[in-house]
Amino acid sequence: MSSVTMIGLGAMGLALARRLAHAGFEVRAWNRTAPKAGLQQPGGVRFESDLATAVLASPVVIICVTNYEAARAVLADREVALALKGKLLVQLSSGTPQDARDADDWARAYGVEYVDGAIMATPSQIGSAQAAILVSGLEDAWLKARPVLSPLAANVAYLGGPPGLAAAADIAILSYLFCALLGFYHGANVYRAEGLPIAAFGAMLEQLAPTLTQMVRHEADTITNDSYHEAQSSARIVAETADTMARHAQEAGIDREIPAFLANIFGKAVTAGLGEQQVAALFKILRGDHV
Ligand code: FVH
Repeated sequence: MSSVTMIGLGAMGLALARRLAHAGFEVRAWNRTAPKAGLQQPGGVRFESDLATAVLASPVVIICVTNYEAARAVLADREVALALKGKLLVQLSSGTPQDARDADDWARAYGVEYVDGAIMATPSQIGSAQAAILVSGLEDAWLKARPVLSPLAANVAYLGGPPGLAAAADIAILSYLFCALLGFYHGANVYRAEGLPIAAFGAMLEQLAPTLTQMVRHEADTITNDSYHEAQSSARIVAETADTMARHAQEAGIDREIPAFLANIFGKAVTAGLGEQQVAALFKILRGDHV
């Protein structure tokens, strides 16, 4: 499998295409619109203006566009669908597990092998030791996809047969990341308000990463083992700390939205009578048990 076709040359699609070309693949690429200014020299990637021609050129076709709606718009062309017959389609656009299941159904109907993937990396991380790609779908298809995905990320993890697994993990991980980023932006304002360098905050978080992720792991174990009553960090003490953070924001003249949100949501555990349980009791609140 030395030839790959890339559909979608946005920031991520272009990074994927360039990396595959660098790894020795013959890369054909198609994008809905002409390559953006400054991207006319895509580093060994050959543009095709006709999508069906691009698809016919390779046994493996990767699609990475804005979302599944965009992917469906691309694949709705019957000539393209027929060109994909007998080939492997690797979906790397972001979507929901249901999007992935629908795409898998579509692929079966057209005789296309299919794997669904989720990229855990920014475009500049593609091909690096920090990049990860999660994959789900039939094992035979995964085994064909693996040699193409391996140059793109040091960690390419196969999650199993149900096509929605990668999308489910993607949404769960992004929910963690996006909340962490909001916390970071608030924390960066705390640093700024006290005249501290924000770069030092980033460096400290990097240094503390093993400690912080061990805490997250402990939360997962608490939920899995239903051991909420063994509270090391109770929901009450976390809610009180969030109140302190909200008071600090007011004192420092920082927007209060993030700490006020935290105080409100952790406070719900206290109101529900779970204050003396491990803070992981918030999982039960978010599950909707106590509404
Ligand atoms: N960039 C990132 O950091 C994240 C990292 C994690 C994974 N995501 C997902 O990757 C998908 C593509 O993201 P992207 O960063 O490449 O996005 P854009 O630079 O905005 O490019 C979008 C491409 O999609 C094409 N497109 C959009 N709508 C359609 C359509 N209806 N028909 C055909 N193509 C369409 C667009 O084409 P054009 O506007 O240039 O003509 C771009 O090629 C995404 O799912 C992320 O969540 C990236």
